[in-house]
Amino acid sequence: MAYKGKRALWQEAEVCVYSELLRRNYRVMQPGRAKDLTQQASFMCEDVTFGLQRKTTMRHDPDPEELAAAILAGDTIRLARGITLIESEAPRHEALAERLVQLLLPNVGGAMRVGITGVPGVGKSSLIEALGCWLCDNGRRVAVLAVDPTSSLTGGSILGDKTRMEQLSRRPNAFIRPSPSGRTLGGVARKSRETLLLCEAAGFDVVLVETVGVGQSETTVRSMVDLFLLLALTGAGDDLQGIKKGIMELADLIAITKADGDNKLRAQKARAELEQVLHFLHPATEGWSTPVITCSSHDGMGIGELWVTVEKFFAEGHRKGWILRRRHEQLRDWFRSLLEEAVLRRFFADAKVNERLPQIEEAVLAGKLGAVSGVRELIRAKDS
Ligand SMILES: Nc1nc2c(ncn2[C@@H]2O[C@H](COP(=O)(O)OP(=O)(O)OP(=O)(O)O)[C@@H](O)[C@H]2O)c(=O)[nH]1
Ligand SMILES: [Mg+2]
Repeated sequence: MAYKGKRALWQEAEVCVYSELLRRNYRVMQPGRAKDLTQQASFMCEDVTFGLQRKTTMRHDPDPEELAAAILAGDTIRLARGITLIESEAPRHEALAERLVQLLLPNVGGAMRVGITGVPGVGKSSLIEALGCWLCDNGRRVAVLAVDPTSSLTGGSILGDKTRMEQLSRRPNAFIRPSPSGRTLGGVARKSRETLLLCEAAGFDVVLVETVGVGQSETTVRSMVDLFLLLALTGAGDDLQGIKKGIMELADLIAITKADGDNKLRAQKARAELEQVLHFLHPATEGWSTPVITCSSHDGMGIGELWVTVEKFFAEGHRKGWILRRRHEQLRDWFRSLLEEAVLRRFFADAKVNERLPQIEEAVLAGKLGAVSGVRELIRAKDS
C-alpha cells in the first residue's frame, strides 16, 4: 500500500468534494465559497466534507456576535458554521460556543421537536426523507439531526446515513446535520442539544432527530424532544419483533413502517396487535394515549396521516400543558446533569484529592478502611 502525504490527500479530497457538488448541480462560485457550500450540501463523501469543514472554516476563530446575527437571519451556511463551533473540541472555542448559545437563547424553542427511533434497518432515515420532503412541500422548514453515541465512541460510520436522504438534502427548506463526534455520550448529547437550539434560532419549525445505533441514544434523544416516534416492523412470524417494553413506554406515537406491497396486510395486523399491547402499558405522556399508524416511505402511504397525528399531539399538548411541562423537566434534568458533571470534574482535578486518593483507595482495598469512611476522608481532605 502506498502512503500519501497529508497535503496530497487534502487536495484529492477537495477535488472530490467539488466534483460531487457540481454533479449535484450546486453552483460553485469561487473556490473559497465552495468549501462553505460543502457544509450545506449533503453527499456521499461526507467524511471528507466534515474534515474539510473543520480544516477550512475553523481556521479563523468565528465571531459569536456576527454568527448569531446571521443565524437569526436564517443563513444556513453560518448555521453550519455555528454548529461546527459548538462541536469543536478545541478549548479556546468553548467560551465562543457558550457566547453564541447565550446570544441565541431568546430566540429558541419555536420548533416541533420530534425524535425518531427504532431498530437498525426499520426505516428511520427513509421515513425522515419521505416525511421531510412532504413537510417541505407543505411550507415547513425542516432540520434533521442524528444522535449516534456508538459511532462517536468507535469512530465508526458517523455519516453514512446522509446518503439515504438525497431528495431531502436538495430541498432549500431542509437542513441535514450528521451526528456529532465526541468521546462521551454526555458530550454527544450536549452538542446535539445545542445544535437543536441553533436550528430553532435559524427559524426551522420542525426538528427531526434520528437515533442511530442501538442503546443509549434512545434516552438521550427522548430527553431533548417533545414527541418520541417509535418505528416498528411488521413481524414476519416473530410478531412485535421483541420491541422492548421500556422503549414502547417512551413512545408518543408508533408507526409501522414498510406497509407496502405484500407487507400491507401484515402491517394492519401488527397495528392491531400493538394497539392491544399498548392498553396494558403506561402511556409516555399523561393524558395522551399512544396511537399506532401504518406507513410506507416508498409509496408515501400514511405519511400525511402520520403528520396529522403529530400535529394533534402538539395541539393537545399545548392546550393541556404537557409540552411546556416536558420542556421544563428536560431543562432541569439537563441543568442538573451538567452541574454534576462540572462538580465531578472539579473534584477530581483537585490537587489534594489527587494526592490522597491513591492512599485512601489502597487502604480501602486492603480492608483497613471502610469504603464509606474512605469517601468521607477524601472529601474532608479536599475541604481542608
Ligand atoms: N418496502 C419498503 N422498504 C423500505 C421502506 N422504508 C425503508 N425501506 C428499506 O429498508 C432499508 C433500511 O432503511 P433505512 O431508512 O436505512 O433504515 P434505518 O432505520 O435508518 O437504518 P439504520 O440507520 O441503519 O438504523 C432500506 O433498504 C430501505 O430501502 C418502506 O417504506 N418500504
Ligand atoms: Mg438511518
